[in-house]
Amino acid sequence: MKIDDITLKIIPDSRSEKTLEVEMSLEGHKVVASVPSGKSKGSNEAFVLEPEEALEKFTEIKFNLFTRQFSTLEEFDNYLISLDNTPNKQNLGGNLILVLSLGFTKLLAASQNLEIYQLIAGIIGHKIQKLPLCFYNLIEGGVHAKNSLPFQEYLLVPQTVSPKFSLELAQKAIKILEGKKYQRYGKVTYGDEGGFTMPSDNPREGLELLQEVRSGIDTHSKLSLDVAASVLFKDGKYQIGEKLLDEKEMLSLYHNFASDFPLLSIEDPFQEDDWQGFEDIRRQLGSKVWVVGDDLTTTNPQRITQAYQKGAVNAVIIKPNQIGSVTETIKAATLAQKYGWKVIVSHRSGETMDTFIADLAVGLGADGLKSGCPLQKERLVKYQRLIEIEEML
Ligand code: 2PG
Ligand code: MG
Repeated sequence: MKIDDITLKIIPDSRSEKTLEVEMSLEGHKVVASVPSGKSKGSNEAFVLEPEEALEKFTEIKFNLFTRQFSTLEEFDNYLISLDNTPNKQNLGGNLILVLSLGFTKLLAASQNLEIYQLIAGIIGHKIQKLPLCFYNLIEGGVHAKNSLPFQEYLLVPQTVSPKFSLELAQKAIKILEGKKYQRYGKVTYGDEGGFTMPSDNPREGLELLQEVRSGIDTHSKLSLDVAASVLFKDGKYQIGEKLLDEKEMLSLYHNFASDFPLLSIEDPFQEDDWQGFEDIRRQLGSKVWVVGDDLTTTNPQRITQAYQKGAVNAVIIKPNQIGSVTETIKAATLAQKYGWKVIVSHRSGETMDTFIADLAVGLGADGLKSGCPLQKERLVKYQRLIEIEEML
């Protein structure tokens, strides 16, 4: 397959920050793809180039991309990886490589008359049997919000594999939450992913409020947390409001939360190098809670293997831009599945209208899709794409 045309440009993301969008065409097929960006990032993530610099790099490699034949996605991605020739994509940038990789994936699907999720399922030889659970981030804190809770995300997870029904429940929950927030604080404020914020430094309060909301919609729904603990870690302790907690105290907090609330998962409960903390929580709570690695594992097969050897998690977040190409993302996810872990495909806090991750979640047979709060359109479109897929299947 030889690409006819590629145009790269800079567009604003959901935080009005600059990011990359590509348009690629081949024999009458035209596709568009764009990349998101994170704020609470793991230190092992792929390097991100300034978008202006990425445009310059692209002009240098553009000719090579037109003149070569690529028969598979892996060939295309490996070619870009070889041009970059650094361990963390420092040269071409993970954002530039990924946007091209996403474009090529979509072009490949279009040229074969396949949906993107079908193409991905085909690559790994997976037969689609289920749709992922939706993880809705309804209450925000951490670095994604001003004057809010220390933990980054309080998620509602309806226990239905119908994305349509799931979104209806989430929308009901949002209405109730909005009312409660207004009653309590006289105004409603939002975080980066469209979820509500809450002026409290007590992490328990977010769970209590979400629990109240849950009882108003359906009592089967579960709750999840993304602590994003790396950003709370200062001088060997975790800063929770005014308090500084050590690993043991954090662990006892999680024990309490897991016994008092219908908790499905806890993401990044400890900072990214606290292997002991992860191992302890996985051993003690892993039989009832998904212990999820995100900043810990960064969609990186090496980190995933390390986490497996240490028994650190039983679930993982998969984000294409942490590793920087679709092929490597698929490899990281299938490795986690081989280890028997739950897989949650996730957006980033700075998002675009690209819905690729919904197809990725379905194609991989992932257990979850985490795409923020559906009040923000960049988040909603991903859940809507799942509904579209549900209708196709
Ligand atoms: C996370 C993500 C997305 P960010 O920590 O899981 O919610 O945040 O993109 O800022 O890393
Ligand atoms: Mg996270």
